[in-house]
Amino acid sequence: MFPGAPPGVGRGRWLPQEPVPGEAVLMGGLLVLGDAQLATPGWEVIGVTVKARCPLVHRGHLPQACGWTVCEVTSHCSTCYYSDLQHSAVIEERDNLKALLKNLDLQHRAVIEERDNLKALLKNLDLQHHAVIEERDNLKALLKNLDLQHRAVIEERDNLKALLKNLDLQHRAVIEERDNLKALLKNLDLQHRAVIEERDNLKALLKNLDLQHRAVIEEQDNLKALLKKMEGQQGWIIFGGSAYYVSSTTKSWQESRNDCRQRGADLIIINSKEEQSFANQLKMNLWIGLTDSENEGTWKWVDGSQLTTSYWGQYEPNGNRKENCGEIQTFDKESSWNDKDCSYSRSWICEMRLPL
Ligand SMILES: [Ca+2]
Ligand SMILES: [Ca+2]
Ligand SMILES: [Ca+2]
Repeated sequence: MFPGAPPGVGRGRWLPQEPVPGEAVLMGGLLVLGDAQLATPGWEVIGVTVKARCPLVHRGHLPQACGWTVCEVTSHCSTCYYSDLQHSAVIEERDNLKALLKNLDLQHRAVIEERDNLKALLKNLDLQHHAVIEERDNLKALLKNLDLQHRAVIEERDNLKALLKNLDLQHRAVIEERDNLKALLKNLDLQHRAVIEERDNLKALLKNLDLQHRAVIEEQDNLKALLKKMEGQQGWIIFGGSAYYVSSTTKSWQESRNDCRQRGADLIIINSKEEQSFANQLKMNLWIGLTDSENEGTWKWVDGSQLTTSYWGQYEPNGNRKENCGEIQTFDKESSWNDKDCSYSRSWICEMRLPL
């Protein structure tokens, strides 16, 4: 390496011995400073000293623009070591080249192998590429088909939506009609129940009326039979709501009453002014159904009822404990009653209430 030279000055080798100062130890013809490339073929630089006396000759071998220094080596500098150095340099270079060749061969094989691998890979990729293209085309066709189906499904969906909407409207209308009918039915049911109830009430009423009707008919028949029976007997008189029997003989008050009872009647009970007049117009002394034998001064009718309206004659009743039975006496006057000794024999009048 020369001081002041650009970096990378090429090949060279120091001599095995200390070079003689002031002598150039360059072998060969031209030394190119600043580059490994030799300017002149057939010359080789193997070493140089910094104090070489090689004169700078000229700058004409290389373009001056490069700015390189070129030295020409004279013959007296070099003869001793040239060949040996040259041989060893050749051997070393050969070995380097062999190693380089071996390395290059390995690289070459590796490159070939890599190339073959890449070829196989490329072939495989090509197959895959074709398969992908085919698949893509199939997918495109499939997509087109799906798109058609999709459009058809959308159209069908829209039709179904419209149908559904229509059905919903109809459904609502039917529900409304049903509800109206339900309300109508409920109302009819209520009316029906009311009618049934009314009918049942009328039935009960009718049944009751029928029973009453039958009872009336039965009573009427009994009455008819009774009247017929009475018509067959002598002495019975019909007046107001009663039948009366006037005796043709005389008996005591108690015997008279017994006779009335045997006839299904009792001594007369005078309930009204009309009945009193009826009794008077018979113009007879007659036992009537009045007595105070149970409690002196307290007159009662034979049915146990208290005397309220009375028709006692003047000064009557006056017999106290001696006269305890009532009779018609002063029949020319409205007030015709008298209290009499019960053991006297008198005619009597019986009364039977008619069931009217
Ligand atoms: Ca009476
Ligand atoms: Ca008395
Ligand atoms: Ca008297």
